[in-house]
Amino acid sequence: MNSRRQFFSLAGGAIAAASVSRVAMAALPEPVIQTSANTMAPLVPNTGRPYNPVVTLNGWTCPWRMNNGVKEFHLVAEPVVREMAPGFKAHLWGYNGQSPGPTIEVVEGDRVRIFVTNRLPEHTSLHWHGQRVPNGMDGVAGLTQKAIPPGKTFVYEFTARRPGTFMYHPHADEMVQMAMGMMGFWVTHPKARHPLIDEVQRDFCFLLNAYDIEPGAYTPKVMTMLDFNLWSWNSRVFPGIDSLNVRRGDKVRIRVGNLTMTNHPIHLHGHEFMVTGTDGGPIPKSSRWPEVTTDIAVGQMRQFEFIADEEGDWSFHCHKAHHTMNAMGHDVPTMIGVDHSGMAGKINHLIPDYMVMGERGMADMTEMEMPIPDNTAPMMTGQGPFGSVEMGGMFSVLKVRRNQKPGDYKDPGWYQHPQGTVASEYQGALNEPVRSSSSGSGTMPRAQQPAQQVEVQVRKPGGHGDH
Ligand SMILES: [Cu+2]
Repeated sequence: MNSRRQFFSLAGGAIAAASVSRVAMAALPEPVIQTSANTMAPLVPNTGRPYNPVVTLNGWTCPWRMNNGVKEFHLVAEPVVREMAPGFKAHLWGYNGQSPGPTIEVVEGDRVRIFVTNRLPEHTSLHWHGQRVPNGMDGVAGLTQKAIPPGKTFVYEFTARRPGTFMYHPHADEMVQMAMGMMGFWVTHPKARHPLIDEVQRDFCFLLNAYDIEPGAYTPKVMTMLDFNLWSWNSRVFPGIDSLNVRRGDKVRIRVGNLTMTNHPIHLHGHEFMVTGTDGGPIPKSSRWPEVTTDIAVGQMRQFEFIADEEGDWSFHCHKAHHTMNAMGHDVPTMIGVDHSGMAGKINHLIPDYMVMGERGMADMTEMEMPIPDNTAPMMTGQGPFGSVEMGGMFSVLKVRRNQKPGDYKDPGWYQHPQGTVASEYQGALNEPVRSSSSGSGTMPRAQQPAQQVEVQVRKPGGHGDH
């Protein structure tokens, strides 16, 4: 108390303010709890330095209060019910009512104070992944602080020193707490025009996370190491992931952080993007690279940017095909080419609901009226204007429209394709296909390797292996 009084008297003329704010300082900022899994409108700052806020896919941004020039946030670590897709709820752990927790947005140079209240059944901590902080604010339980016991509130305070894309997550019983969904996004905006950080019209962010929840169950299996069955963006699976809605010509930035146990090649259709930032900050312009798929390793963050100049509904997804599947897709045997004729009828006498899956591929799964457990997401199900999209998991759609209003994030519905620009059935006559053959009678005779050459290549390694 003495030192504080001394500080305020040194600051000159602030003594009156101190007596007022002491009450305020004693009280924590009221935590804001979010009950919806919808994408919330960007939180435009009304205090502090201005910036163009981000939009968190199926998420929201944490409100703050200014307290004597310090931005104060209050995160509550607690069990939450997260709707992962319509009709599918998971019992996770998160912050302020949701998993992931709210996105925290600040400006380079901001003094930030974060109160963390633990309402979990076990201790926790919070680590500010990627940021420059005093060592004792790094949030590693046991190493840099005592773990936050259940029922207690700890306070973290530091200056957001470098602009960029960051994450927060516990560094206490990490495997369990992250498997349960405890994580959040953090964006530090530059304080002035930054030579390497472009201004954009749309700035989206999301975290890659994964769960192992048995169909019909609610709680993730926390010991799963690799064999997850729900691959999610911000704890949502397609068709539960909102589309990214932009105006044609907008410059779009997408920020992604990976807190799963494997890498994810994130792929965008219809546009090339530039990878403009990594965990370490913005990439110098001379060493940026263009891609349409960027691989994001475990624990990494990537920022990429493009001009959305092609109208339409463009797929945006992880390119590991198993990651665009939901829970049912992982333990089904491959049946392609297996002849079931007559079998289903016989088995039906024994098991009335029996149906054969997958002998012509798996696409039929999307149309089957198959009874599924009460609480899960069908394997691949999202409906588009032309039928099933046959996707789940880490999949969404970039919707580019000329008449989307600036700053309007509302879903414009499906794209109306101009006449004659949709792939359609060919109506003309078909010729018999010309098949090439080894005899060389086709139009593309197969090149024949002399048998001797092949033998030399096969034997060579063996001959050298003797010594
Ligand atoms: Cu993936």
